[in-house]
Amino acid sequence: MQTHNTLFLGAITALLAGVGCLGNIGLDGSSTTQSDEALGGSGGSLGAGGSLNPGVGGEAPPPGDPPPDDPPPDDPGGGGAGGTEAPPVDCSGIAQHPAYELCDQSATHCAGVFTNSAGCAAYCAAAGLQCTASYGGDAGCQKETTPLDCNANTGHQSDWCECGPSTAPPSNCPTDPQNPPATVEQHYTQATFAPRSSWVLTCTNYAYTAQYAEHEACDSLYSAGSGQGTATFLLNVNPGQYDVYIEGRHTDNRNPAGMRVEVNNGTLTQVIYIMQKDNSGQIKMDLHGTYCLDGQVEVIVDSSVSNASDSVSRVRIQPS
Ligand SMILES: [Ca+2]
Repeated sequence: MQTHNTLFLGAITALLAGVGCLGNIGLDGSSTTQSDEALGGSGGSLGAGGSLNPGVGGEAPPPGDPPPDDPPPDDPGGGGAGGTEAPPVDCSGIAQHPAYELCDQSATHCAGVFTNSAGCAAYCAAAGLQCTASYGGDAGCQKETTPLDCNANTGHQSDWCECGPSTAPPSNCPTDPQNPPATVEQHYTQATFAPRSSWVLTCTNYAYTAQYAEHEACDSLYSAGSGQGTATFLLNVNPGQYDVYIEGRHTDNRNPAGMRVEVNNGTLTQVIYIMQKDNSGQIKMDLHGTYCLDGQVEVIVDSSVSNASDSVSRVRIQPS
C-alpha cells in the first residue's frame, strides 16, 4: 500500500504538524494563570492574553473575512498530483495534545499513545479520525502486542491507538423510515448545571466553569470556588447514525488536559477529552464521535475532574 506519493503526503502532514506545534509553544509563553476567562465577551476584563486576539470581543472585526472555525473542506496537500481522492489526514490535533503522543503517521493514518486514560476513540477524535486498531501501550511510543477493542473503555492510563478516516459503511445503524435521522440541538441555557455556583452562565453567550471572583459581578448565582461541576444535556433522536458535536469557546485559559465529555445512550457510553486550550478565542464545534443512537441521549460536560475551566455553548447531534 505504501507508495512514494503516500510518503510524500505523509511528509507534508508531518510538516504541518510541526508548524502547529511551533505556534503553540510561542503563544503559550504569554498565557495567564489567573483568569478563567481572559477574553470574556462582555466582561471587559482582559487578561494577559487579550492582545493576542484583537477583534474577538466584538469591538473591531479583523480585516477581511474571519477565519472559519473548521478547517477548509478541501486541502490539496500533495499539490494536485495526488493519486488518492481523499485528502491526507491531519495528525496535528493529536500532536498538539499534551497527553497524546504521535508516534507514526502517513497520509492515511495517525498512530500513537494516550497517557491520560482517555481511550482510543478520544485520541483519534483529536484528529477528526476514528480508531481502526488498538493495542496495549505505554508512554514513550511503546506499542504492546495485546490487541484491544477500539471502543472498549479499558481504564488503562495508556494504550496504543491507530486512527484513520471513517471507512465505516454509510450506516449500519437501525433506522425507522417513518422517523428518519434528523439534527437536534440544545443550547446551554437548556442544560442542567451542578453545582450551579461553579458555572458562569450570564456573563457572555456560553457557559464556563470558573474559580475566581471576577465573574460574580455579572452572574449572581456563580460564586468563586472549586471550578468543578457538570453540565448535563438531554436530547432525543430518531434511530440512526449521528455525529455528536460539542460547541464551546477556545481560549488559552482552558483546561490543558481537555474537557471531559461523556455521551450516554442506552448501553453506549463514550468518553472523549476535547481540547479547547488554544489562543483562537473562537466558538468552535468539536466532534465528539460518530455513534448509532436511538432515543434519549445524555451529554455530560464533566468539568468536575479538575478545577480548570471548560466551556460549552451548544450540543448538536446530526446525521452522519
Ligand atoms: Ca473544571
